[in-house]
Amino acid sequence: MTHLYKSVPIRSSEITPKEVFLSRRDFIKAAGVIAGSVALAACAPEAAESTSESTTNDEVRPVFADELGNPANTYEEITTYNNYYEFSTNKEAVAPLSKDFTTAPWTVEVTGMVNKPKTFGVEDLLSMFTQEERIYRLRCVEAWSMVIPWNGFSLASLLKEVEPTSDAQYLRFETVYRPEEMKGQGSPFYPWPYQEGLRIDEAMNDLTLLATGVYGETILPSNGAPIRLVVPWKYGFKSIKSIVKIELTDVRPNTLWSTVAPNEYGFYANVNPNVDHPRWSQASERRIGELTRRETLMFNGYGEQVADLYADMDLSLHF
Ligand SMILES: Nc1nc2c(c(=O)[nH]1)N[C@H]1C(S)=C(S)[C@@H](COP(=O)(O)O)O[C@H]1N2
Ligand SMILES: [Mo]
Repeated sequence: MTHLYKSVPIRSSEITPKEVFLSRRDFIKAAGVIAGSVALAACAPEAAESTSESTTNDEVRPVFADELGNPANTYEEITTYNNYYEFSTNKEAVAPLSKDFTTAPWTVEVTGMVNKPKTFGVEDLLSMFTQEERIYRLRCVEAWSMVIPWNGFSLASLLKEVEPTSDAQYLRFETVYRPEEMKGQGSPFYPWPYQEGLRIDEAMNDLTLLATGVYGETILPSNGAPIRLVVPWKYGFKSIKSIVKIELTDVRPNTLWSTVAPNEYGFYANVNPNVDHPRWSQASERRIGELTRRETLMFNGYGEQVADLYADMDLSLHF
């Protein structure tokens, strides 16, 4: 499965700055402009090479892509179009409202049914566990999606460190509660702090990530700094941001969304194009940055890695 964790191999001459993670075609166009403007200069071999390639190969080959070949969304899209109700219910308002959020010092308490409970500083988590890049699709239940190059480490590696007891069946995650800084937490409509949960085998799955970065940069508050969960085969609301506590337990945890609207948001929330949300069809989705809708994939395209987890469940009954 290593192919999931690596960006598409590229030559160094094709690397573009973070602000312009362009598709290959766009890159070639951009390079063409440069080559054109310095046509008589002898010092533009890379641009010249790319330009000549464009005449023989117009295929879109993105610099960052998922394992299905979908180009990653831009850094701008990923960091400024966000669901984060602690700050705002308006996706474009989250980035400006969260930009000065205090993310250091920060600790994550891992507690409950474990042999070695421990409170980790985020800097410990970064140094203790192998950091990886994983380019994942994120599918929101509102039927939009993105492709995001995360940096982080597997939740399984953290669990190995704290040693869950044989009684532990679930994980309960909690977001920080800090209403002075998170004005949305003043809203009486939601049972703050945000909580989420996973079954322990879901948490141990190799895909399940604790993310601390995006595109190689330290994660921004709008994406859940300093540390957030990423569970790519489930609807985005499972991927809880700004985690301060992880509790191992033998009871299925309540989650913020299943408390607010139990008929709309289930515990499992596996991406499933065949089971509609009461207010939205889940059959297709709008990839941010694209003009035409695309079909939603079962388990968001990660069935090979996770379908076994649900072998004895009737998925049509579960939202
Ligand atoms: N604490 C917290 N975590 C959260 C949310 C939130 O409002 N608060 N929104 C969720 C939803 S609905 C989605 S789609 C993803 C969005 O993640 P992104 O903004 O990094 O793309 O975060 C999830 N995690
Ligand atoms: Mo979402």
